[in-house]
Amino acid sequence: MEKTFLMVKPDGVQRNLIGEIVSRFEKKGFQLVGAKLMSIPNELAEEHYGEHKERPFFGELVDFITSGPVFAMVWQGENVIATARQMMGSTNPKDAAPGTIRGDFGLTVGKNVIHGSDSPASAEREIGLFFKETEVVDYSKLVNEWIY
Ligand code: RTP
Ligand code: MG
Repeated sequence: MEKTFLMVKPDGVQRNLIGEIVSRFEKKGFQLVGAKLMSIPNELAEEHYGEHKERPFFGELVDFITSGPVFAMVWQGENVIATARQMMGSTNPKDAAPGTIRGDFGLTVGKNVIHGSDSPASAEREIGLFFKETEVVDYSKLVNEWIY
């Protein structure tokens, strides 16, 4: 089953949006298989956002993501990587459609509430960075094959 890494950023945690965000993915039908509230060490933040190292906003990005606790999650389900990105909305909340997480709750590109992996390769890399193998669980609530 496809898995993705999603994370409520420090602004989302401080604005009490963890429950709202978890609820959206639960209601969509995806399955939560890993989760933790954590502070991100500087080295992990730099590695996680390594692809943006040369960008002018890199320092700000690392400072922000390490500024307070985040809620890190692993979700699974069919097409979860692309669907979660659609549910998050555009990177800049000013361009994000109403009904998306960033469209409904975000105001600025720096504080856009949620992170989500953008490809299968990123998902695998990011899950590995944030979660030990034993922290991602495998469980079934199987009643019908379309509910997991
Ligand atoms: P994310 O990685 O956080 O899920 O967001 P994303 O894929 O939609 O966007 P990405 O291009 O990977 O950028 C990572 C984060 O950097 C911040 N950013 N700031 N000041 C700026 O121009 C700027 N551009 C991007 C955003 O917080 C974005 O989520
Ligand atoms: Mg990204």
